[in-house]
Amino acid sequence: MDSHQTIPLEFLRLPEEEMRRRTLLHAQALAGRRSVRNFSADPIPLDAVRSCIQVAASAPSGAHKQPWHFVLVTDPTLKRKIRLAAEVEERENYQGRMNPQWIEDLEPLGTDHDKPFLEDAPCLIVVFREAWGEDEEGQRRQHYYTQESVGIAAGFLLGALHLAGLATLTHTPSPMGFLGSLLEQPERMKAFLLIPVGYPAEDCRVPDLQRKPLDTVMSQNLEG
Ligand code: IYR
Repeated sequence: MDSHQTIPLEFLRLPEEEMRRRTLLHAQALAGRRSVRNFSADPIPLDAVRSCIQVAASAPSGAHKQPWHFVLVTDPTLKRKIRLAAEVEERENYQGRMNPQWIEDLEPLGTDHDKPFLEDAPCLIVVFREAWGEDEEGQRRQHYYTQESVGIAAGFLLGALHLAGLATLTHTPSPMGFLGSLLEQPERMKAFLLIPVGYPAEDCRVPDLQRKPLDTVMSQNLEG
């Protein structure tokens, strides 16, 4: 069956030197990204954040269903509600829902149930995964590989925000059902990730973490 419509691919082959130059710059820029938990209350240009969401929404997805929705939250009252609800869940997490090994693994990060960044950051992006679609008649439409698709979109988003000069945190105050309720989302929208966005606080510090060397995270040509 060949009923699908096609258009010519726009693609520019780069000279290899240019490819290397761009790749090194990109690697360097993204290696500088750190999860930030101390935010300045300074405002940020929301038009830039919207452009970053546009980048996220250009991600590939299962059967091109684009199973994502992004809610931009800047209202202080709403941020406070989100903080309070997140802290209720996180208190439970730290007081027993996470097992002792998990708590121990988090020690280098210095996290606890207190989440002031949910109010301090000028902007929160709540990423929703649309578990199924809905047509004009309100009928359910299947979606595919939604976890993978939204994960890729979230990666695009974090990269774009970092390259825009903004700090982010990937936060998952689970279970995250309260986000769908507070943000009045339909049942098919499942909260996937909560991303505070802003500038780091003046005195912001981050854990002293090392990344795995390339040779330990990749291998090549096991048989030649
Ligand atoms: N959601 C909790 C716990 C937490 C879990 C993981 I895995 C982290 O990488 C960091 C934190 C919290 O945000 O504190």
